[in-house]
Amino acid sequence: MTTLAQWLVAETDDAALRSVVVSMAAASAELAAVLRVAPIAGQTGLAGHTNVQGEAQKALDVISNDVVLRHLQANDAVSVLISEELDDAVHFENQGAFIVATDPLDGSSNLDVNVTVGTIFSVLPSAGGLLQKGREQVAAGFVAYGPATSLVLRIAGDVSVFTLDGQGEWVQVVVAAKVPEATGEFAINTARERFWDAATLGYVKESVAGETGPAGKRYNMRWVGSMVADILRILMRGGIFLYPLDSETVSKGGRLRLLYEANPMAWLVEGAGGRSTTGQQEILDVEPTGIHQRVPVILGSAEEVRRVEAWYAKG
Ligand code: FDP
Repeated sequence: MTTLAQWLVAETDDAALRSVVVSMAAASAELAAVLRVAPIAGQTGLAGHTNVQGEAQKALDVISNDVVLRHLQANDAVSVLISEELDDAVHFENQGAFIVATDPLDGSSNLDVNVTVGTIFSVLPSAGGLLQKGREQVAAGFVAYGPATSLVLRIAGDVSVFTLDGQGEWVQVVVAAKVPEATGEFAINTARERFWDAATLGYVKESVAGETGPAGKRYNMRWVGSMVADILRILMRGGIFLYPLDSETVSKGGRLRLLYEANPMAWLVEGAGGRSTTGQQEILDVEPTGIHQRVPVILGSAEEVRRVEAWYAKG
């Protein structure tokens, strides 16, 4: 049995970096306990105000942000926190070597129906400033609060998965996650079809045609609507996830956020042998222009992502 602490020591010599991951894991373990009884505490409703993205904010969004903030503020290795829930970056007093960008509670529209939600985070070197490409990440991970609480992590090497046990210990359950090259599952919000571009329409039409179409094989669709759950499934058994640019999201640049959703997920999926793109370029090469910037996101099994890229290349 390998614990998170043992894995971290084997993964990096940098004690400060290890401590940042430990802080995020501790914050997530605390959140897992809060989420487990949240319906009893009446915490799954609206908090009555909107967050920086103009979305209705749930009480648990606020709580999650506060928990992550408290854990990171107590860690001298962290200089700055970028959070989906905060308009501005929070600069801590110390000169820590790392910036953390986080979505403290992703998939929160699923909270009141007890469907998996999660915490996503990206760790960047402080020296690079707030706006760094995803390629500069030194660690990334997410926690999925589902039937089990799963922590997915990548530092230098393979993508590892841990489960939180009853004693509060993170136990390794997957040593090196591998996204299979080929897949028969796609994940996209098909209710948005009327807004899609030609590439997305072409790709999905081809997939739905199954063995009778040019793809020559049958597909199934899976869409939890909670990015952490959809990406965890892809890391475990393959698939493709698409939140492409469409006519409704074009003015905003996309739906999902670059720094704390697209970048960490792309880095994890690529670390597990998958592929990612905006349709125009690799997600990890996107030059950020703002901390809450949005981007189109297409990632998962390499063969399938290449099929989408081929559609975009047609222009
Ligand atoms: P949510 O708004 O519930 O936090 O991060 C945004 C996100 O969820 C993702 O987790 C999810 O993949 C996506 O939005 C769902 O979008 P739709 O509302 O279009 O289904």
